[in-house]
Amino acid sequence: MTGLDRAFQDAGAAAWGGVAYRRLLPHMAPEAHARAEALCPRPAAVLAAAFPYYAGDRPGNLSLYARGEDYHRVLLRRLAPICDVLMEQYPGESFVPAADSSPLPEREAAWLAGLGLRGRNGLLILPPYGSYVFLGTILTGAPLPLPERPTAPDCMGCGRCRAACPVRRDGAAWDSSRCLSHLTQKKGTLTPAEAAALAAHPLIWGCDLCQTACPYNEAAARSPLPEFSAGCIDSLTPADLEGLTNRTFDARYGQRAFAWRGPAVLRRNLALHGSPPPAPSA
Ligand code: B12
Ligand code: SF4
Ligand code: SF4
Repeated sequence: MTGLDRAFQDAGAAAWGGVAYRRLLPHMAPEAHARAEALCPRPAAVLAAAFPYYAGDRPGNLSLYARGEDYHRVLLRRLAPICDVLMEQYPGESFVPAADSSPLPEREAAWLAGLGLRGRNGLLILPPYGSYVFLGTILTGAPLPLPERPTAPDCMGCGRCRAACPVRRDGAAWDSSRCLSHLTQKKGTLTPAEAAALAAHPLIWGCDLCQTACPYNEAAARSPLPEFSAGCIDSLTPADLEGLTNRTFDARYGQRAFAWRGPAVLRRNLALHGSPPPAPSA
């Protein structure tokens, strides 16, 4: 086991790998490239890591990805010690950790680095955790020797994800602005069609339909990371949000991935959705 293997393992990553930055360029718009260069002059390599988050499929109206602590915070915290190790080895070089809010195409980085399968649901699949993994990256200009791992094949291609999706169909162009996950996060007034789509959707935040349908997720292994497996909030009710200002909402829920749009969007979605499902019996 190399020092980096140990550092990623200690950080709780279930898999990691590396890819030369130039291999990501075909997947990046010029603005994304400019943003990456602003973060790290002369970017040369991207390390990618996968962090499992599945904590069981208890009933609830929040997506499985948003029930634990906000993954942006968790992954940045877990990637930081790896950057420290690298900075000691490569003094003067920069190592920029990121998760989600990054100009890097994270799924492509992870796939090209050999972390897992490319799913037709648009997600990276890492057995035995299925697609229930968050992706984090470290961008650097350092001349790192990258582990050579072959890319995994595509998923089995059964088509269940697309059959389960109300908006993504085989043959049709993928329009992410119609994705229910996007609509649950959209600010402001929804069109009547968008409101009807959300009213028929079981969740008030995110969408899991193309993941729960996937055979690789049927017996997904649970996350060993306490941030995602303990202290979960599975559902929100109107009473949970009653009387909260933006500030008091932030104080109560600011560490959750469903909080970044504030309480108004959640109240709107709850109102569209009607009553949340009953709490699971003990
Ligand atoms: C914008 C965004 C969204 C948007 C648009 C989604 C999308 N498909 O692009 C919305 C809000 C809808 C969304 C929803 C979700 N997202 Co999102 N999202 C992102 C973000 C920030 C950028 C994605 C992007 O650049 N899209 C651009 C367009 C061009 O991509 P595209 O049209 O889907 O597909 C292109 C390529 O990706 C490729 N392709 C298609 N399928 C696949 C599969 C693989 C494995 C690969 C390598 C390539 C590939 O072909 C297409 C043409 O080039 C990334 C983080 C990041 N910085 O990369 C997270 C990210 C992709 N999201 C993530 C998650 C968890 C979700 C949700 C599951 C959350 C939820 N439960 O509601 C859903 C899943 C929706 C889906 N099936 O894709 C994770 C995925 C983890 C994984 N295992 O792959 C990421 C990587 C965040 C993270 N750091 O963990 N997301
Ligand atoms: S997240 Fe939901 S709406 Fe978006 S692609 Fe998957 S099943 Fe379709
Ligand atoms: S449901 Fe089938 S086609 Fe879709 S990602 Fe999973 S294995 Fe691939």
